[in-house]
Amino acid sequence: MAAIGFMSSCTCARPMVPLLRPGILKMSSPQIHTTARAASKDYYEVLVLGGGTGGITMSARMKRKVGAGNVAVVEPQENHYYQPLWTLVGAGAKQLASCARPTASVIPSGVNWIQSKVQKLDPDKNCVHLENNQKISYKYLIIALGLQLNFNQIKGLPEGFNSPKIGSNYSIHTVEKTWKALQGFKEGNAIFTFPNTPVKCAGAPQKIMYLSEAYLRKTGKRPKANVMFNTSLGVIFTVQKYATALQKIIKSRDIAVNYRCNLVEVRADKQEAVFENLDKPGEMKVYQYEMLHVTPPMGPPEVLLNSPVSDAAGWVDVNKETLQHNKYPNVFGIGDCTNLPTSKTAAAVAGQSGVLDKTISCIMKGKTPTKKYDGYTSCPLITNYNRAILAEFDYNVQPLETFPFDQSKERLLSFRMKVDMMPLLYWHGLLKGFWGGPGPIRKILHLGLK
Ligand code: FAD
Ligand code: UQ1
Repeated sequence: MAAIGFMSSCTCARPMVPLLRPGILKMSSPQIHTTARAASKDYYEVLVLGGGTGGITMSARMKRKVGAGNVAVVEPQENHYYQPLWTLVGAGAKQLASCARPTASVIPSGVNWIQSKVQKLDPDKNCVHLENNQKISYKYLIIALGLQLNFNQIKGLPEGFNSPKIGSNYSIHTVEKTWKALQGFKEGNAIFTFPNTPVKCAGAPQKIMYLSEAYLRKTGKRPKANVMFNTSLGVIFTVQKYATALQKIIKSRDIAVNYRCNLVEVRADKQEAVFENLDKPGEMKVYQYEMLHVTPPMGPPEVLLNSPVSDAAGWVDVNKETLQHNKYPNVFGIGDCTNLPTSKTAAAVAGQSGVLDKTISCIMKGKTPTKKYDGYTSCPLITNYNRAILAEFDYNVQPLETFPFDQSKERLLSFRMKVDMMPLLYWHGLLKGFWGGPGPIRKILHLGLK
């Protein structure tokens, strides 16, 4: 998409001003990018907040519904990332650049990109406030703001990331540090953490552990390494079938798991990590580390805390079957920012997008939504540089597998799907609004089997 910049403000349509915008400079004013020349607008039939996985996907679907020029996405970032590949970046098997595309290139044609940050939602007045006092009104609002990483809730972070021994696959700023720390490993504890909050892709904190363990074996360092998973949870995975498979792997690869322990402090200068025993609050244990992979505490984006659209915890309060807001009928939520009680993944966004599309069609026609989201989510649990377990499950934390083979077994095919097929499905299917999850494939492949 050719990005043409326009200055925009809430009360007046200013003359069009071409913008020179080096990617790293902070914007002095919101900008609207469109495929065709269009006047800046302060009203859209469908306004989408956030241009990540859910936002781009829904904008593509909504543009097909209401036509070019009637949908806008508010997104501040210059680049859109395919986050699921960051696990492989941290393990040295992919380049970070291969996961990124300019946001301008993923905004569907006919959809306006408002390059700005949402500051406040005012659903009682059907409008949102952006930076620089800009106000945009809407008929329908889709909230897809993702979640926020809260490294600063751990004492000693984020400044501890200046040490070469710490990394985190969860942020573009720290994912390459994981690979550096792994390469620099000599001997001692390799510790992988899981926080005491909801997270996105709950499998990712242990995927990097399996890859690191494999790397240490490959490079002959494994005999001098203690590989350790220090998790706030009381189980290795919430779905029993996959937990059983993972426990076998953990045992056979001599990995130590410490349950109910939560990282509270990093002393980077001493290579010490402090964990609280969640069953005995206040009881701390200090571990020396040679490598530390931090999965940070996560929570709703700041703008959603104490917002009228959010529940008490700050997540967007939506109906778990229709994704329509529980209080505002013209507001909808998708993805990590919602209080949908399922695991937060891009695969879940795929399943949600097909349902939300139908929900909004019904609402636009004054009908009651009929299609129901079953909580579908998926987590390809990479266990080695050529193996993965393809976990897929629903609201009942029961397996909901696409393929007619046992997906809890480590397989090369599952790994290749994760690494080669999913990115294509993401860029060319999901983000273009054509992929609503594997439900239809599952039905065909399971015909006559159950
Ligand atoms: P995001 O894609 O994060 O998008 C949110 C957008 O909102 C961002 O672009 C952000 O800039 C924007 N935003 C935030 N605040 C504001 C504001 N105030 N105003 C305007 N815009 C704002 N999923 C899988 O399915 N499979 C996997 O294997 C997998 N592995 C993962 C591994 C890692 C290491 C990570 C980090 C994630 C992984 N995921 C995986 C999870 C997946 O990437 C997310 O669940 C998915 O991207 C969620 O989409 P979203 O639209 O809800 O949020
Ligand atoms: C999926 O649909 C998806 O979204 C594109 C992912 O995101 C990265 C996934 O990781 C997975 C596993 C799915 C589910 C798709 C199939 C074919 C099982």
